Amino acid sequence: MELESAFHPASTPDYLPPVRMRELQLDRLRAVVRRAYGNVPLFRERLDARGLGPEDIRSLGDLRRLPFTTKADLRDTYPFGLFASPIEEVVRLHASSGTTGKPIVVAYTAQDLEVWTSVMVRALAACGLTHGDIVQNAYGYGLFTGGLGAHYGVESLGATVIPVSGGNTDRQIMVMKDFRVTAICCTPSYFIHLLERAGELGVNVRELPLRVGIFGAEPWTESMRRHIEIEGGIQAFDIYGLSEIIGPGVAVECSYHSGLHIFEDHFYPEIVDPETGGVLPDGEEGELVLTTLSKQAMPMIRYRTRDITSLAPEPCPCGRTVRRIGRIGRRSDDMMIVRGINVFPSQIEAALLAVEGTLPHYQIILTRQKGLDAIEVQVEITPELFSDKVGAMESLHGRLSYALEQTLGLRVDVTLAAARSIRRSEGKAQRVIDRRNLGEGRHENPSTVALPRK
Ligand code: DLL
Repeated sequence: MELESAFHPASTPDYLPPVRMRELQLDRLRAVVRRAYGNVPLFRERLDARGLGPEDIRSLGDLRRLPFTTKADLRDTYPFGLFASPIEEVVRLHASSGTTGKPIVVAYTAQDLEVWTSVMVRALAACGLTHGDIVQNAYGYGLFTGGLGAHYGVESLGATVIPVSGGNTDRQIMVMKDFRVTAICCTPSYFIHLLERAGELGVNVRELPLRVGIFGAEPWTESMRRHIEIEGGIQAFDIYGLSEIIGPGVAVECSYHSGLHIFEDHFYPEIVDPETGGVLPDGEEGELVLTTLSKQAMPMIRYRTRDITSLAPEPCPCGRTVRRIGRIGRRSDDMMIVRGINVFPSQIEAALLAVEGTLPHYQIILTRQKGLDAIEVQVEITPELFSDKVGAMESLHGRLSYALEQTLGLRVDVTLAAARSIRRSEGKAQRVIDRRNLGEGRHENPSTVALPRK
């Protein structure tokens, strides 16, 4: 397999004619299926059980005959059971902490790391970065893939990386200012926190050289983007990825901000119906299923990401020919069922931020009261509104309750919170606290004001 060496955007597979891309994908798919069949017992057993072998992959369409791989498979074979390379050839391990129990472990050969770096270079270039940029990398370094993934991409692009990692917010602001940072990589929620703290320290980020933010690892809405772009005076790009597939760098926005280009020469996307597993046509929304086309240490065949999106096959005005996926606002497993109604955190975020006076910090608390589910949404409001002007607060409370009820079809207990009273995260924000099985009552935040329901 040939890898891109020196970086020339136009010579990357981002611009391959689709026919050539499909040929490349088929060649790589056949090789990766052979590799998984030869080296991963679980995969071989599943294929044998269906009477299938690697030779049955004759077209890209044959992919759908293969079984899915799920997070449960990774857990069941913890830690190294899905590796297709002997440990002697594995040069790096990362791990992703799940919500329950053991983490999942992912492995890379030296070539896998080169591929990862190459897709990160293409991603950073799509966000307009060049060797002249000074990049503050505030994704966490460690077992999380964000830090090291972005790090090697920035270096390989020839830009300057500042490996500051997550946390220590005051130092981040000093670095941003003193090192004349032009681009930042972190979660969108952490960047909003940085902006706030900068304001408190009397630093106006809009006046700094910072011009680009590359945000991912968690869902964020268009309203959040607007807030970030206005408050930070930057252009905000969405980057997507997951540990099981490689880490950050699976897909990224270009300057048109209309979906994320997926690096299809390494990650083959399908959209399936989350219930039936049937493949859906382009344009339809469903669960993203990814097959790694070049991974050696841990190939993933038809991995169920749980992320909900759609595939846009039409060409992008930027000239890249690789297809785009829509922004990922929700996962099939982040759906809450409240009194029988399906609720996604992204719906709540969109409804809250559409109301003037709210800040992009909120938390959703689920409880069970007298056997019935109750949903409370705490949202921070601007300091000007959070005052003793009861009338203004009541009116905002009314507007928020109405907006949420209209969106969700459910009555929501809205609590207005003072700015900065909801706990901040240095990485992925935790939006939902589900206390329904704990038998607890209402969540108390001392800086909140609960107004009576209208
Ligand atoms: O979050 C990798 C990453 C690091 C991506 C830095 C982007 C930037 P995991 O910890 O394994 O890996 O979490 C993967 O996070 O399945 C999505 O549900 C969510 N996610 C990642 N990027 C986005 C995004 C990293 N841009 C899981 N928008 C994925 C929405 C995202 N959700």
